[in-house]
Amino acid sequence: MTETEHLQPRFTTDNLLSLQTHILAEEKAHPGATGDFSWLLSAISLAAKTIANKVRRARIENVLGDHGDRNIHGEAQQKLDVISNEIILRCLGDRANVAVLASEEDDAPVVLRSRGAGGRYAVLFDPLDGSSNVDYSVGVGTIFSILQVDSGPVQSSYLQPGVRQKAAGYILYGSSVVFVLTTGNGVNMFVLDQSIGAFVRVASKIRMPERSKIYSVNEAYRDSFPKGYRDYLDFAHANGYSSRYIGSMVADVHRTLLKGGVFLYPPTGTHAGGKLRLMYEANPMAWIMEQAGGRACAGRDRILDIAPTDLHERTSVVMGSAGEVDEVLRHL
Ligand code: P6P
Repeated sequence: MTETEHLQPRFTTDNLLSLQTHILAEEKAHPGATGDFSWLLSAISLAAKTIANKVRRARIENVLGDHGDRNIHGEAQQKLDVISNEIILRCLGDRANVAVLASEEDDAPVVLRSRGAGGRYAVLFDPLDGSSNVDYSVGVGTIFSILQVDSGPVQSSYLQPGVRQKAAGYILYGSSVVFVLTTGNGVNMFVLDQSIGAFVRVASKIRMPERSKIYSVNEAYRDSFPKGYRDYLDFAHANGYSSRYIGSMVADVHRTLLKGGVFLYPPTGTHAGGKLRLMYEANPMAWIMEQAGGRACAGRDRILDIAPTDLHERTSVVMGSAGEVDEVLRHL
């Protein structure tokens, strides 16, 4: 060691970087950014920490099970669906740049303010996807999509194809609380460090494996899948694929993001157009898949190109490693 080397500051290769500092760094990278967007993402981070606490304590606080009402989809609302929805509305409601909040749990979007009053963004979200799994401590998640609402009547301004998203992400409340985010510059992953109450970055610019012999689908509906999907399953069975299905989209997609493979929800007898919602489930997840080098399709169409006509419309999905999605499409 030279006589001055001991004076050099020792920077680790993996600097400690929180979600907040990441958001501010991204803001600095966008010349002319007003900070509006950072303000919005920090509200989602606050909501995520609050929901994570509620999910972890659900059985202790006896907030499991049915809320007693049904949502617009006719699904029995879980108590935690309603609680999570209210947490997000309370965290985002005071953000001056939010024009529209559109939730899976609400029939119609909440219009908070017009563009004239400063409303610039629409935030669409599924507050607690897979919520019925909480009763068994299986991973559940919040999915969000952010669009800019610059033209048209604000009530329908959020009906834009997924390719127009400004940010998309999810928070997985699993064995750890994971926040995955893209703003169009790759996919970054943060884990909640409970000891300091902050999301710390653990991976940046995540790239999915091109191929991985894992398929994720609810095979109970196999007989009602269109023939091409059944042909694909025969191919997978004959070629040594593993089947992994949690039944919680956020958990299944997160595994696919990190390990590769393909997640499918084909058209079924019950849901001829697919079960998953386009605007606040398929679109945000599709953008994350593509930003990580993967693909996301509805049949043969690219999900992000679908022109939506209704906030709650559904779609089929085939998403994951590019090579694995192509393998499915080869059979359709
Ligand atoms: P099925 C949860 O209810 C959900 O919306 C997604 O999280 C999940 O991928 C899917 O439905 C599971 O549906 O029909 O397999 O139970």
